[in-house]
Amino acid sequence: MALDRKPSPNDLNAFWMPFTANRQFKKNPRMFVAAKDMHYTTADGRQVLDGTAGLWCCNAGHCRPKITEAIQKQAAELDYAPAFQMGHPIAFELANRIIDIAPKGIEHVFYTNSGSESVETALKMAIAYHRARGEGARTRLIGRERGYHGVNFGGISVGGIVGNRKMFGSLLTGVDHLPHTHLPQLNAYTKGQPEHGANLADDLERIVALHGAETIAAVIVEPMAGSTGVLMPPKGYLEKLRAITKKHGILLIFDEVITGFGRLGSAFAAQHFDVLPDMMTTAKGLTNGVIPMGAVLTTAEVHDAFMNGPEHMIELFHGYTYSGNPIASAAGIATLDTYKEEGLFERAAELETYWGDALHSLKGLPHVIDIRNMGLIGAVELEPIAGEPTKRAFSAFLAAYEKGILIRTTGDIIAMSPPLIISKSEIDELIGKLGDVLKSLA
Ligand code: PXG
Repeated sequence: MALDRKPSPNDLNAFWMPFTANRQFKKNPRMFVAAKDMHYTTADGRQVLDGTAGLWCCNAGHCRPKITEAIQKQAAELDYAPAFQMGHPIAFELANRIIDIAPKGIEHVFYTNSGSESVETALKMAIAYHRARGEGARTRLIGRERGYHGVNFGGISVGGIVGNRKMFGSLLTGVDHLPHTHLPQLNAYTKGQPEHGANLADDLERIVALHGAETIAAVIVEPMAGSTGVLMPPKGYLEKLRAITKKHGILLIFDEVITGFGRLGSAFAAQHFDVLPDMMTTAKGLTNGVIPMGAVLTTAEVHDAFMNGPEHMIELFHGYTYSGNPIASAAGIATLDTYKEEGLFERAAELETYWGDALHSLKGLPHVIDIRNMGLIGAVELEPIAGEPTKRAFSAFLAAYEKGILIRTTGDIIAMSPPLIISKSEIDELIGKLGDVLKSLA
């Protein structure tokens, strides 16, 4: 057999890994080779309990049979169909299934391949929506400090995580930011929504006064900010944002890439907080993380604004080669079936108290300065080592992996978001081992 490539299975050099300390990793790699339900198997044969649902995406756990089978079947039946000017039934079926569980008032689905693409799509739609209605001066986009909206240029421009922005030049123009809602002096050790901070939404009035409402297209926020380290919306905050955006004709976009598909105990955060945005961006849990797919969900009002002009004309000059890909669509339907058949969103709601109590039992351990939880999400914030931010939490991550649990860290915050199939005894194991890790830290 002619080999045109040198076999080099142990050479880790070629793969430039995303959001990874490449040099550290390649000196001491952490490799998963298999996964089932709540556990990964490492290359050296150990079991690791998944405390993060992969990257907030495997909400039904790993290698679930229905999803695996749907992908296998679809790959053998219709592997690809052109996404532009052609269709295939399964993408339509999935869209209807998403709308079935979406908040009342959300009626349309535009497919993407990731959360980042959902964000770009929603931002472009917002600007184009106003233009289609004759308000073409509404081009400004408002994000929030500490927001994470993926890694493309629109997303990092409205996003508010400095490390993701500062290396990449001038970004989009015409962007402004609301203040973040992290108020540790007032809200430390809160279970669920914090009491203080709704007034921070009033800052939108200042931004409107500064720029003029007639120049602002949309406000985008994560209803619960995940990547920055789990910041819950203060009580009344999202309601205020909705009222102010509505008053000024500004679209409100909820970035539900993390909160979508059951993480808070409802299908979407919009339902959990009972606030209806004009658009929602999703990805991750849509296909249980198994196949890349995202979707922007919109109201009829947003969609219908485009449905003008001659019928043979394309209404929105936007889309991706893989929008509504058949295999991803099949994975999406099987995922939604699994969520429904196993009652996983309700399960997340039922486990919230147990999960929260377990997490808050870590209060008082070394270096812990805050704990917060909601649905099946939790964060433990650590006091940074003086002069060496992120190091303490990263040490915790490495020690946790050695102990057999997978956690995520961002800055000096430990974030957890287990698959919604987690059992009470697995919660005890996860939190117990994390406690041991915290006790062992320098
Ligand atoms: N919006 C939000 C709110 C997200 O959390 C994205 C957009 C981008 O999605 P894609 O599919 O392009 O990665 C995200 C992604 C973490 C972590 O540990 C969070 C994300 C991705 C990877 C890790 O906090 N969020």
